[in-house]
Amino acid sequence: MRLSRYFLPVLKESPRDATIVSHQYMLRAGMIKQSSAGIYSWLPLGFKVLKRIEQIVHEEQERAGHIAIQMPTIQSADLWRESGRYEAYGDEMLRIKDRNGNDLLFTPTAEELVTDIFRSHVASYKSLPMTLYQIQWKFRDERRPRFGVMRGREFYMKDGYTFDLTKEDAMHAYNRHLVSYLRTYERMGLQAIPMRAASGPIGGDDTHEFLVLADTGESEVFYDAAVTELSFGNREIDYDDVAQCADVMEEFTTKYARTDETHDPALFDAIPADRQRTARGIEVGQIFYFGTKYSDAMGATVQGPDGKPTAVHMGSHGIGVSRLLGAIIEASHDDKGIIWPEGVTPFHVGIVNLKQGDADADAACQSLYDAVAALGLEALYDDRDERAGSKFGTMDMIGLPWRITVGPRGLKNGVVELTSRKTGESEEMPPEQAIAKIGEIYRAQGLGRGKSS
Ligand code: 5CA
Repeated sequence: MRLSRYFLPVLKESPRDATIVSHQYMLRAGMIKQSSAGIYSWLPLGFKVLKRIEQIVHEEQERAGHIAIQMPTIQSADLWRESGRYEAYGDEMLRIKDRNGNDLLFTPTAEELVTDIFRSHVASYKSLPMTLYQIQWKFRDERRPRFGVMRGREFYMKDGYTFDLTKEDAMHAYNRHLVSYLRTYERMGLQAIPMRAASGPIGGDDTHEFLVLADTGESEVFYDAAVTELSFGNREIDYDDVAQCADVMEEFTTKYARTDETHDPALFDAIPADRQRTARGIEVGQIFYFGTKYSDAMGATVQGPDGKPTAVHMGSHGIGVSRLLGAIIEASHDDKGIIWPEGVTPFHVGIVNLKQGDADADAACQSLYDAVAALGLEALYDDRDERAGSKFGTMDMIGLPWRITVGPRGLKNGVVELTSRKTGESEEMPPEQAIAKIGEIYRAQGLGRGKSS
């Protein structure tokens, strides 16, 4: 993409109503525009990151054997009356009437709808286990929408639903989700710590939230510092292996880590004092096991091995896809702007031409641009006729992890400059070497095609 042809409405000043850094930077980097309270348009740069995050979520869901579907945003109230949640959900639910006076609603979550799909089409335990998931817009009429996409009214969520014959099988599904979430967040450059939590209107007793530690987080959390040393990494996992998934669950959830809702001071005090931590966190996902709450209420049964109808054990598992943009920025920025982790960056490389119109510089930039594309990666080429300082300022604000700077003086010596956004360190090297290095960096992340040779 050439910046001169792109739509990147960067703001110089920080909008006054944005109080946390991720909200400020998303507005300043031209990623989102508020349309009404807690409702946003996604401008090109923001939309690109949203899609990168969505893609990682899809890949990890599919890796775990989960099946993608898409359910409507507008649902009939009748289904929600069956579960008893139409009234119980309260003011957070956006209720709508159609022209015939039917009660509809904009989905805040989809347990009822997915249970209806299941009961209509699945009759035997032989079809189990089954996990259906979607990535879809939700609406919750939050009392205090704030912090940009962090607490929106309209937001993008991955919601997955598990159907199993027994509680034991359902707990494997729960563990499998925990493992897949650890992988998902790590690919986004995030540490999200599973913490015991409360279930709220979804129901059930077993639930963990995944929290990214950040001072601006809305949740108060208590944990053993040892949990921050855990990482899933690149280990092999067989998602059908019950013991393997249970081991990961145990490894990541045995040490004390809880949100304020389930905090137990006596257990907390038993941790060695130098490891006790109280902090704030951003909830980027939650997993729930709630047994037969919905299947009993809505008659979702399968024929069991004994031939008798059995209510299925269910769980639901969410990831805050749009909230993740805010969480990633909170976790990765400096005073100049965003620092995207390589796994989610909107463009993999920025190319800055220091002297637009200089034949050598223009040609070198174009050939770098083509070489990045040949690696299967995307470059944003700042080809505007602007001062270098302003070009660097834009690149720093939008946070691309790598920048190649091209100027006539360097080219005379056969070099360009490769700069890391994270460390700020620059290195001069021939253009081919810069491309080879970019290829290697992204190939290590499983991105692009690596060296084109
Ligand atoms: N049905 C279940 C899971 S499928 C469910 O709705 N879970 S949830 O309520 O915990 O939401 C899942 C995730 O969506 C949360 O962990 C959070 O990351 C995100 N989320 C929830 N409310 C909002 C909101 N108002 N704005 C942005 N993201 C939100």
